Amino acid sequence: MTHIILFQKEVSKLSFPKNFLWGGASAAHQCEGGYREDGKGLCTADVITSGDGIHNIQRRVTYEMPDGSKGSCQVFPMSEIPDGAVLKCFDDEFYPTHEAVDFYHHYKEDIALMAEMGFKCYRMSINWTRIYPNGDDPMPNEKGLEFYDKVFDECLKYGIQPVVTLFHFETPLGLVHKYGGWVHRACINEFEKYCKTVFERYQNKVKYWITFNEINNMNFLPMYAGGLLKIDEQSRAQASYHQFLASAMAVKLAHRIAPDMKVGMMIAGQVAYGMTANPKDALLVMERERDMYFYCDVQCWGVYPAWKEKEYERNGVHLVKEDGDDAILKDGTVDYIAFSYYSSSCVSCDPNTETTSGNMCTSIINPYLEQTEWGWLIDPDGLRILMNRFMDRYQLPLFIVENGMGAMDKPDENGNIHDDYRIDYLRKHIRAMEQAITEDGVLLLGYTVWGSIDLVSAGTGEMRKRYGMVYVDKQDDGTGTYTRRKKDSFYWYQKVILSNGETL
Ligand code: BGP
Repeated sequence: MTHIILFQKEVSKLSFPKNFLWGGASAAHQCEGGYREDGKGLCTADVITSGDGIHNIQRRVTYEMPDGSKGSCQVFPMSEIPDGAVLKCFDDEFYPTHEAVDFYHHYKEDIALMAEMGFKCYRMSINWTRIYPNGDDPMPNEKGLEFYDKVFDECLKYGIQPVVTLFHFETPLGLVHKYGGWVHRACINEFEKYCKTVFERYQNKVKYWITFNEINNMNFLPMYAGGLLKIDEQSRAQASYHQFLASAMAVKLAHRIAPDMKVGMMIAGQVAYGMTANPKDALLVMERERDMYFYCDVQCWGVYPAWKEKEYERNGVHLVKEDGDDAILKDGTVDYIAFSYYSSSCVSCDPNTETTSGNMCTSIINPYLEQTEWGWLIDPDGLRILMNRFMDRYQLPLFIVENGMGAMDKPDENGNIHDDYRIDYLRKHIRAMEQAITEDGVLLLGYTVWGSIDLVSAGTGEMRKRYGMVYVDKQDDGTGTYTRRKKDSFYWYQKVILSNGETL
């Protein structure tokens, strides 16, 4: 008996694998700033204004018409951009990503803070337009390459492994104007060229790569996710098809350049519940989740699911393919599944139900769940369910590369931030993750808290929607000193990592 108890204790001590990758995550356009520095070109994120989640003011993309007039349209849900529009920035608009939290000049300080928390990895993205300013330049921009060399070296100095996203909503404007974004096949070759450059350059510094951030966002945010000016179903389907091919080519290329490099797909995780036991609700659940599984199936299995082909047929969508494409998709399946998880959603066939928002989606209010200040439902069990579903379906290692809580942190009179709500959120999600590992046998490579150092919100463009364990003095009106300050969650996460998840 004693023996069994000891054994159980031992097992629980080993709940997280020894080399588990604890860390934090960011995206270039949301943290770097320096939007025109050292030869950087413009990307889609650079022409998106700030919004306001509380007053429901949407972010807008700004453009100039051939007659010189200025125009703008909502990014989510997106309205169509008129023919002839040229996306550009205007002096009388505020674009929060231009300065963001100035990681471009603070990276040493920020990485030192990550090291102090004990990070084993740092998920970040390379902004394509630092490397190829227009997307199709004949030669890469050496200054841009040098910047990421410095960032990776700084990480490695502390034993932090960079986990690098190749594309986090940063389509070069050059490709948007020349080709209409990812709807054009030419983007695949340009992306492949960019991948080759960074794989070759950083092969000894970066082992884990991620192709397209939340690739399923083509559904909700086609401009953001694919640089699309047109939002019809045909354009979105074709653009996704090109991203799948580009992802498959990237996987093959990485393996050829350095066989120990691992390339993952990345999806906005969706777990949906039906409001009632009405089978009509169950069908809606199936449809909502299928929207996500479609993107996973293609990247993990290399084939389009039958239901998608039927849907395209019904809706008159016709994918333009080339010979050999099927083989490219089949041969370029991913090494692991990276995903973001913030909340579950709830669906109902009853049209009179009240809704709330979520990560790039809306949901029926779930009476069993609390919400964040932005209305996102807090559901740690949903994370465990999602991990199990991925594992059951694909039998691939998983990597949680985004999870966290956006909240309005209020420094006290001494400037300290007591973010116990964030600690509570993270603790519950880490517990759920631990259960998935120990009780369900899920294979999890790591966990990176989203926006571990405050950054600009992708959905609303706000600074006050803070996710960080480090506070950055940067406000919604663009003011602030960029001073970094450790929140209570900083010290809490430090202990979590030090104990490899034992001390929660
Ligand atoms: C995901 C994105 C991130 C990030 C996060 C939080 O969709 O990959 O870029 O921003 O969601 O969302 P938000 O910033 O809208 O709160």
